[in-house]
Amino acid sequence: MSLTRLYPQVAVLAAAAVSLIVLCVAPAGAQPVLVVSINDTMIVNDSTSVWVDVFLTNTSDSVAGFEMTIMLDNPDLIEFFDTGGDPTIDTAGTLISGWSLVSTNYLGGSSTFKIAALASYYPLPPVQCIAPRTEPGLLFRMKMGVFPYTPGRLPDRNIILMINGGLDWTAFSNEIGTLIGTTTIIDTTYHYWVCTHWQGDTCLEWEQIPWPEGADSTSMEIKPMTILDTALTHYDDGLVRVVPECHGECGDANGDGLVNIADAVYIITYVFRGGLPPVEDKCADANNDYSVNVGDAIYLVNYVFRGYTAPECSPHW
Ligand SMILES: [Ca+2]
Ligand SMILES: [Ca+2]
Repeated sequence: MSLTRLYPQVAVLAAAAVSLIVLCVAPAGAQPVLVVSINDTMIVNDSTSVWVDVFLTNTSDSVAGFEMTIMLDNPDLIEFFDTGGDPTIDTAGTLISGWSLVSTNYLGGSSTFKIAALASYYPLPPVQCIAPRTEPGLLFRMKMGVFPYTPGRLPDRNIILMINGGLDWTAFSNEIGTLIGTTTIIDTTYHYWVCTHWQGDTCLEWEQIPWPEGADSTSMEIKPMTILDTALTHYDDGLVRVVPECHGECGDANGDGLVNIADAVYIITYVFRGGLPPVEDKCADANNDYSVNVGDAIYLVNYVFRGYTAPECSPHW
């Protein structure tokens, strides 16, 4: 490390670092060069598993490898699946079909999932990287397990699948090892020194101090750092919606197999007077809005007395 008493030299170094930062920042309005999106998926609540699609758009660079970490916000409803010997990842027909290395890991119990993939790995034969593409391509499909729910009750249906965007967790690389959609910035640290032994104008012994006041010299440590550039990279979270089904007649709140005014009375008794809950919540959801309330009683009255459309409990978005 060279130390100097000439502060102007420090100023020159600092100016150079600033100009590097300016050059490396993406211009305003830059188009993303990398988009990863998890497909929104709907399943009925009797399902025990669900496949979720993950898509990639890489416009500027070929992708030769990546690692990706996905977390879910409701591990009581769904989990990254690793039982029964079933595949948790399906790469057949995807952008990474035939890649040399594809590995999966579960972190934090079963609520965090990490996949790492490499196109070619010596001495295995070379495999095609993912060429730049402007349209989303299927990157892989992952299988998730769905926990049983309390029979009859409407479950909390939405689970968000989040991509962890930290470079230690999610990163895409081209063939020469450059991370795609990142920016290099310069991290600068100043160090301050006092001379404890002068001989004329020459210092024979230096001691570091933590502040600039009283310093005889300043040195600068410059470290380039790679960070995710959110102007160039979009990670779009996904939603798994577990949709309840009615196993009987839609509108049959009291579970007697018929849909009539008694069901409207049953719902009103439940909502206003603390009566028994519907035998199956979804069957009582006559207006199909995924809750049971006075609106369902009104819907049934209109159906029975006014010829309105029959209740329909089909799952929908
Ligand atoms: Ca009934
Ligand atoms: Ca309803």
